[in-house]
Amino acid sequence: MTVLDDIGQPSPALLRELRGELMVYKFGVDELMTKLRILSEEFDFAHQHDPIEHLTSRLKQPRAILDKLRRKGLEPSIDAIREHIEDVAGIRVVCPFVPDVYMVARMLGQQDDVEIVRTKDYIATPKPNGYRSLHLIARIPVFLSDRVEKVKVEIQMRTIAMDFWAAVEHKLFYKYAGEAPEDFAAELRAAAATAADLDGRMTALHQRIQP
Ligand code: 0O2
Repeated sequence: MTVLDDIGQPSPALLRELRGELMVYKFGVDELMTKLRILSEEFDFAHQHDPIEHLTSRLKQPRAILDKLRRKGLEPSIDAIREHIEDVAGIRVVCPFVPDVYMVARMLGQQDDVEIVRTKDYIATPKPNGYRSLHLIARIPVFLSDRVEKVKVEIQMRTIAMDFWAAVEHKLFYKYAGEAPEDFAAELRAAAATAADLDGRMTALHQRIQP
């Protein structure tokens, strides 16, 4: 089913149809957010340490989804969205320490109804600009009134230090539209290394006070 009208613009009716589709992604996010909140609360109860500092989620706007399809040279259809756009629904999990990131990812992946379809480990292998995070694409079934639909949700997992760097880098780089001068980019890479060092030191301190 195409989501554009015959002059290539999304009509109000088609945008409404896309919003209906997005509702299912929202339910997938709701389910995963509940799972993550349960892990956070129960682990804290059992081990006196909450491995999740905070959680946020977002749904991509219909126009941003259509723009992304166009940039990728894909046909504007619901099927293309389902198959090729993996960040329609996104969750960000911010953890205190690096080991928490991997532990939460493992606990989530072990759940019967959660399928981890892809992992990109930018902590083990940071991006050339210094970006660090663990990205998971999770697929989860959503039980609707007349059917079950599986939706993919992008989960970005990172420490507080990684999150600080990524948020500020996004703001700074936005001004240069990806074309920052080399000394600027080098300074950002150095700041990423400082954040990684801070993560190591904080983790070591945390391990010292572990029973
Ligand atoms: P937004 O507005 O945050 O959603 P893909 O999205 O799959 O086509 P790619 O490069 O394979 O492209 O995805 P990847 O590497 O998993 O990164 C996707 C998201 O990670 C980005 O989404 C950002 O949110 C975040 N990200 C990746 N690299 C960087 C980076 O260098 N700096 C910052 N601050 N964030 C990054 P979007 O769609 O770019 O934007």
